[in-house]
Amino acid sequence: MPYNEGYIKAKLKQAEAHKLTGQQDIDHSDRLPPGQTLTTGFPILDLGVRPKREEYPSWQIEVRGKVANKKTFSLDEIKKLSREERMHDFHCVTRWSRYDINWAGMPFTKLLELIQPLPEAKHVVFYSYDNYTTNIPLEELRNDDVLIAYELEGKEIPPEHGGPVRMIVPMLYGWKSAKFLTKIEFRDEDESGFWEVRGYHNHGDPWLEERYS
Ligand SMILES: Nc1nc2c(c(=O)[nH]1)N[C@H]1C(S)=C(S)[C@@H](COP(=O)(O)O)O[C@H]1N2
Ligand SMILES: [Mo]
Repeated sequence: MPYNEGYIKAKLKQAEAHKLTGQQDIDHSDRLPPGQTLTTGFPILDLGVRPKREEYPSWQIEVRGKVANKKTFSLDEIKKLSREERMHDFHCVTRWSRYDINWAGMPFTKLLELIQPLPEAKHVVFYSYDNYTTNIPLEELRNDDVLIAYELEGKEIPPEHGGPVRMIVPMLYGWKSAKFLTKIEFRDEDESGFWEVRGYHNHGDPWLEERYS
């Protein structure tokens, strides 16, 4: 799996700009992937089926498939195990991008430590409350930026943005970041998700404009 050179370059640029000027003196051509338009709003994109806040306290995430330790986590357990903050840009294939969204949650790398994927695990499929699914290569997810998020801007994630818990996979288009996460499956073979079977690209790197297949 090649690195996302454009993403890394943009991150380095951002770091440099912060360090040198103390403000976000950003060259948009390096931060905004090709074909994207910047928005200051935060559009809501899903299938219109969302959990209610009453369902948050009993939420569980099942981890199954090619792992040494199959386990079902309650959301409370996840919160107790880890809380790290991440600031990320978000790029939707429908061409809007939003900078600097502040999430908190458990890094995916921490989950990998706990459940120990087996050597044959090569692909991960994420399942959601609304029967949405999306697939990502495991190698891509061994990245400290990837988060199992349960807070947005310091508060519980509202249902419209994927609460109580969602994936944040910032180096891929937004459709790879499953909202209302209910299950994570580690697989030896790939399996296309909801949008991937409907013509979206299997990988989805915004810097390479991997929009459609
Ligand atoms: N469960 C679920 N997750 C989903 C979707 C969805 O329809 N259902 N839509 C995806 C798409 S296309 C995008 S752009 C982002 C949007 O996240 P937002 O609504 O918080 O902006 O969620 C992704 N995750
Ligand atoms: Mo999207």
